[in-house]
Amino acid sequence: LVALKGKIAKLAKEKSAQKADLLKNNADVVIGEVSVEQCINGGRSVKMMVTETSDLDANTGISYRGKSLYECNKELPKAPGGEVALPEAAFWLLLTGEVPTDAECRAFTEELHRRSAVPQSVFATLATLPKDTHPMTQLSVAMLAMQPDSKFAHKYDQGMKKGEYWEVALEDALDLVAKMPVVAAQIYRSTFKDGKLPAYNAKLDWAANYAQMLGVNSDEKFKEVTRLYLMLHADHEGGNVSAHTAHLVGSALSDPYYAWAAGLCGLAGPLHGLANQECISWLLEAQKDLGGQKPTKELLTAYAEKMLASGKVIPGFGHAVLRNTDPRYMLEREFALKNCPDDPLFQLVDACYQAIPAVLEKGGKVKNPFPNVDAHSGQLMHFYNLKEQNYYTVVFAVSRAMGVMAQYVWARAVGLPIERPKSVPLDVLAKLANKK
Ligand code: NMX
Ligand code: MLT
Repeated sequence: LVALKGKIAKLAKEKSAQKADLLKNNADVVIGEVSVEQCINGGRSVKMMVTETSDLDANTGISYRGKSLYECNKELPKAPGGEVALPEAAFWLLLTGEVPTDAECRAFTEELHRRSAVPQSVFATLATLPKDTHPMTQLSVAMLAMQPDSKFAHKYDQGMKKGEYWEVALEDALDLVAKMPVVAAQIYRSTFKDGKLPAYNAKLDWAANYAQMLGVNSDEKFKEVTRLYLMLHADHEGGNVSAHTAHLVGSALSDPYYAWAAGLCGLAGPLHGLANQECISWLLEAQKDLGGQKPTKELLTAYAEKMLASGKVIPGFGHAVLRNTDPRYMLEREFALKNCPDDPLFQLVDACYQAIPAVLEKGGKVKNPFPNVDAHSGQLMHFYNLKEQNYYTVVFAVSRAMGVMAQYVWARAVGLPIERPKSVPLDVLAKLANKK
């Protein structure tokens, strides 16, 4: 922990100086204009916030501190015998800007294990909810139930100095990420199984322990796919709905638990994180409709055309920023080609990959016809026997907690102020437009 704090403190000093310099010498430089279309259509491409941890390129996808996901997967520490990068190593990279050594990563995993105990009151709160409450609702409630333990809120009440914010935020960030797998696995066990949570295994890495607590598969490959999944979904810069929501809430100095509870509510939307649930439902429905026929490009082209004609969105395709196939999708595809090429659901995913981009392109209105990560992840979970679709977004959330928490720490470390952009009524926009 001392090493981690030291690294963040050092980088925060450099970044704070950079921020001060930009504000002193370049404050008036215009970096873009906002069109009427951007104002109405969700601010696409408008650069209006700072996120230190990661950056999304329309063609090459996300990079964590300048490293593409392929580089991360290659360079970050692995589990013994594992081939994919450990998600907690990605968390360290997001927090510090450095690739951890194996020893640093092991110590970091142990640090997370030490912080993993979840107060009984959180489980008691969850137990009061109707059993059919959506797992994402449960997860968000659990975050709020943990909020009374926020060290940030507590210290703030006592009168904390601005310069101390990030360090105390880091405490909450590590606690929250450490507890996520336990809370998430308990939600799974209570909602879909007998409610009993397999014993916590601190000998395993963070993701493998989560995988074993789900209790659906003891295959080492399930642990490996969980590591990959959690590494890939960890961060997607600051503009996506859940990160942006958490950033906005955090900018009011609401503590990390409040911020992530709010972010989770955004992740639960079908155009965002819920798309992986929608996607697997869509794939299973398509499989049924194909009635045992082998999925081919031709069959899927006809199927997708029909769906598009009926005005429906094809889940897992398109993106607000990406204009190419999502590298997260490609890494999952490579895993599937290696580990489950004969899975009928993978063959369907593969046929979609061959067919759907052309269909969307022909439709003419979609800006990005290529698949995003959600078009694949469900198949991998399903293959390893995690079949309850309503749960899929929770796995996304366990992963994304790392990026959003790293963003929270960094927003405090560089002293970003409360976020408050200007909104305008349509009449005002019309007047502004007519003046031009
Ligand atoms: N199927 C059908 N129509 C689509 C799709 C799709 N997959 N993607 C976009 N469109 C439509 C969109 O609804 C819009 O129609 P209209 O003009 O009638 O309102 C039009 O194409 C233009 O939209 P875009 O500018 O291409 O996309 P936008 O930036 O507004 O939205 C998504 C991005 C991701 C919300 C959108 O592509 C979508 O709904 N995709 C399916 C859901 C999905 O996969 N979401 C997951 C995102 C990733 N994640 O993990 O969070
Ligand atoms: C994400 O991972 O957050 C999604 O791809 C959505 C986005 O970036 O807008």
